[in-house]
Amino acid sequence: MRASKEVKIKNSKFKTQKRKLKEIHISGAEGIYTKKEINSTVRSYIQRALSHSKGIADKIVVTIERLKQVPLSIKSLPVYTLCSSTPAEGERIVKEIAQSLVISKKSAEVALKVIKEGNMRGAAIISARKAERLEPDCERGVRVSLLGISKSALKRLSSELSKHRINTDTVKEAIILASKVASCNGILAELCVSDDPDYTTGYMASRKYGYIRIPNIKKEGSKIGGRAFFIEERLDVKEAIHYLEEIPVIITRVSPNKGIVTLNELLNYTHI
Ligand code: WAQ
Ligand code: MG
Repeated sequence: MRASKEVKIKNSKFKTQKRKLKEIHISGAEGIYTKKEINSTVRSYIQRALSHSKGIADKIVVTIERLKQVPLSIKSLPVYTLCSSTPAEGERIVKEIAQSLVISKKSAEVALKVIKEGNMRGAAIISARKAERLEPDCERGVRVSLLGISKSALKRLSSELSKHRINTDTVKEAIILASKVASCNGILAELCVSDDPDYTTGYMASRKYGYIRIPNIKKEGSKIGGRAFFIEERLDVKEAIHYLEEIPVIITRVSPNKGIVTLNELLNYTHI
């Protein structure tokens, strides 16, 4: 599902021209479901689009397609939560994690900048050393699709997250997406900041360290958010995009939720 809204923008360069319309991304969601689940899922997606904190959508597009191949099974990333109280502290954490994954400072800065500019429907792909933007459409970004979780894994994930009172749809959907992204060949890490004004926890995820939650990565009330994937320099970007957008992947095994840790513990002991 993807929901958007048109807003008027003034074109300051051409004062004589009429006001232009700009499409704002309100909400998106995807999943892999059985035929029986289609009705209730579409209903809940539409409800989400119509009651979103970014505003009421005036266009909702729902696409339903039969899978063309059996989904690949993967394991979800382990979950950690850091203590961080300001956006500046969050950015320092992002840069430190990036550094320990051999992602250049420049690439981390480009990712933070792209996210601050906001309003992409998908994610930016940034080369890990030279900080080049590699997605074919920089306004839209790459949209990760065809991802889901089996019923038994969902139960297990919910109970893991409940241990630390973070069992919400937002967290579950983000973990599912981050786990697919981390399973993509050549992607070293993902940085995410929600674009919902009332959701201020972001994350940095990687195969090496897992799904690291960073509270207060943005100020409450800000509609700015986005995602960026850091990719190894020499990798075939087309192949990565094909995997992210077109290969169905389902989580069937679940890693634990490890609760609150310090950055030091996390970076020094990969398998705590
Ligand atoms: N593929 C690629 N990029 C996406 C996708 C997707 N399927 N869905 C969203 N994005 C991008 C897009 O640019 C959005 O503006 C941005 O990410 C943020 O999306 O553990 O809610 O759905 O507490 O607002 C993190 C949870 C929640 C942290 C993230 O993202 C936690 C969230 P949102
Ligand atoms: Mg959102």
